[in-house]
Amino acid sequence: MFDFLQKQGATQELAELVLELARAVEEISTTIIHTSTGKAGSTNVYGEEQIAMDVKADEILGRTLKTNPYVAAYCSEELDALEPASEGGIFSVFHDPLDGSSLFDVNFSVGTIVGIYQGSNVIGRTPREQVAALYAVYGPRTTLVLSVGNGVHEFLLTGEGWKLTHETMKLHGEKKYFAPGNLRATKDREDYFKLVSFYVKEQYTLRYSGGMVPDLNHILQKGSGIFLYPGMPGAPQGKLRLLYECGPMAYIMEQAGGASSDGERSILDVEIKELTQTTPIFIGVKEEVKRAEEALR
Ligand code: P6P
Repeated sequence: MFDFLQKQGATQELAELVLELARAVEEISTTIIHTSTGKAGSTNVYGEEQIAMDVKADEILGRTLKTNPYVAAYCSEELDALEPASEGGIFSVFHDPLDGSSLFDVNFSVGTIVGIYQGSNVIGRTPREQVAALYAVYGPRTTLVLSVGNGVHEFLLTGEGWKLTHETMKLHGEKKYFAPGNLRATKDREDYFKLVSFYVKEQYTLRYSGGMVPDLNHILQKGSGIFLYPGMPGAPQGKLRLLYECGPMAYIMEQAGGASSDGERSILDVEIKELTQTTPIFIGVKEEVKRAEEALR
């Protein structure tokens, strides 16, 4: 993986950091097998109840980043403030350690999402400034999908380590899939109700698990589809986090020739105003994102 990353143009430091994150993903994937589905008895900064695996995944990634010489600071969906790491570190790292943890007890696929920036402060910047992003899918197989700014590539965790399984993945839009998140919003949003009705009438295939990582991985693997998580009255900025979920996933999807939007602009161009910021998101095949932007403007 290290040589491949350098071939993709990653600096030595970035390649080493991604390798460390891959090792943390491997540890999370092993820990998942041995961890109960029970609650941790705590809540995160969003007031969401944590499960034991949320806390363990956050600890594994925290331990990896805290001691990494290239990491200046990091933060996660489970933390409420930026954690300082190494003096002289050159990257800041933002992650959702266990995305979709509400699905853990029913044994659906869950994931880890990571976005990497140069420098230690991201406030006032945009996700377009990420230098790398990756996500892991903990499913029947553990896979790692990453970009260091030169296309999107997938690795499979095997008994002998990570094996490159897809190089330069691209969206082509040949099949019609839709992943309509926050369907409850159709109650108050006639525009979203009409768009979902369009997908149904046009016989799009529904692929929605409730986990952003497997749902977007489906779009990337099939090369087609649209994932939506719009806002609604009472939550106009939706629920998905810009730094920990939408920014890294938009970086990857746009590197694969797809598009993303908050309804007005690419997710990559949304200004980061605070660490806990959420955003509506439409992401996938360019033409479908444009349709959603027009329908939900
Ligand atoms: P809903 C999981 O909790 C998550 O953060 C994303 O992974 C997923 O896309 C979304 O929330 C699902 O939300 O409202 O359908 O449960």
